[in-house]
Amino acid sequence: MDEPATLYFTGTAGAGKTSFVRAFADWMQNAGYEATIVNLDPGSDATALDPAVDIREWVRLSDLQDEYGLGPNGAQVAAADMIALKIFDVKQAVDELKGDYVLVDTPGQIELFAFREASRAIVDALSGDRSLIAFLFDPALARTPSGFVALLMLSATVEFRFRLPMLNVLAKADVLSPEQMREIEGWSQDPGPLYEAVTRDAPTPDVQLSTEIFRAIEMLGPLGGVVPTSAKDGTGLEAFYQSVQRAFGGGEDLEPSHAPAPE
Ligand SMILES: Nc1nc2c(ncn2[C@@H]2O[C@H](COP(=O)(O)OP(=O)(O)O)[C@@H](O)[C@H]2O)c(=O)[nH]1
Ligand SMILES: [Mg+2]
Repeated sequence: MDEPATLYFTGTAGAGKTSFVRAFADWMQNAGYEATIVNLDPGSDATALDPAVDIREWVRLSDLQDEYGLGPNGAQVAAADMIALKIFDVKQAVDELKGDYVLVDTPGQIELFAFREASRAIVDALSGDRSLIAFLFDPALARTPSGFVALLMLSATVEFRFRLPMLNVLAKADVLSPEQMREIEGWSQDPGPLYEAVTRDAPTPDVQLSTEIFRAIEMLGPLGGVVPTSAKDGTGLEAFYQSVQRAFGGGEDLEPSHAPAPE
C-alpha cells in the first residue's frame, strides 16, 4: 500500500481545528478509510479528540510550566520547540499504525505552528509524498469582509512558510445564516465582490493599502472557494474529502472549482 497521506489542520485559536479533526476522522471511518489522529498540541485538554499518537506523551504544557516556572505563553513557546526534538518518536509511533490518512491537529494558537522555525522540521519529518495543510476559517472572522481578507492573507502566509498545498475550509458553517454563507461563498470565488464589501465596510479605508492587498490576493491566483463544513452537523465533510482527493490527484482535477463548466 502507498504510504499514508498527511493532512495538517491549522487556523486561528478556536477556529475549530480539534473538533474538525475528530469529526472528519469519524466520517472517514464510516466511509471505510483508516485515519490516524495525531495530536501536536501540547496544551490540549480535548479528551474527545482521542488521538492515536499524542505529543503530550513526550511534551506536556502543564509539566513545562511546573518544571521551569514558566507562564502559559513561555511554556507554549518552549513546548513548540521541544516538539521538534521529539518528532522522530512521533513519526515512529505513526509509522507503526498503518492507515490511509494521518490527520494532524496543531497547537491552538496558530503562531506556535506557523511562526516557529521548529515547525518546518516537524512538518518535514512527518510529511510523506502526499501532504497538505487545511486552513480553517473561523466564521466569527470570516463573516466580515476585513476578517475574510485577513484570513486569506494568513492562509497565504502559512502556504508561503511551508510550501505545501493548501485547502481553505470554512469551519462551523452551522452558525451562519444562508445569506451569510452565500456572501462568503461569493467572496471566496471572486475578489471583485470582496473588494466592494471591504470598501463598503470601512468608512475611511486606507485605499492604498486595500488596493495593494487586493493586488496580492489576485496575484495569489484563483481563490478556488472555501469548503463550508461543520463538525457539529457533518456538513461538507465529504466535500472536504473530495477536495483532498483533487489536491492529490493532480492534472485536470486541479482546475479551480469556479472555472467555467465544460459545455
Ligand atoms: N457550532 C459549532 N461549534 C463548533 C464547531 N466546531 C467547533 N466548535 C466549537 O468551537 C470551539 C473551539 O473548537 P476547537 O475545536 O477546540 O477549536 P481549535 O482551538 O481550533 O482546536 C469549541 O467550543 C467547539 O465546541 C462546529 O462545527 N459548529
Ligand atoms: Mg485545538
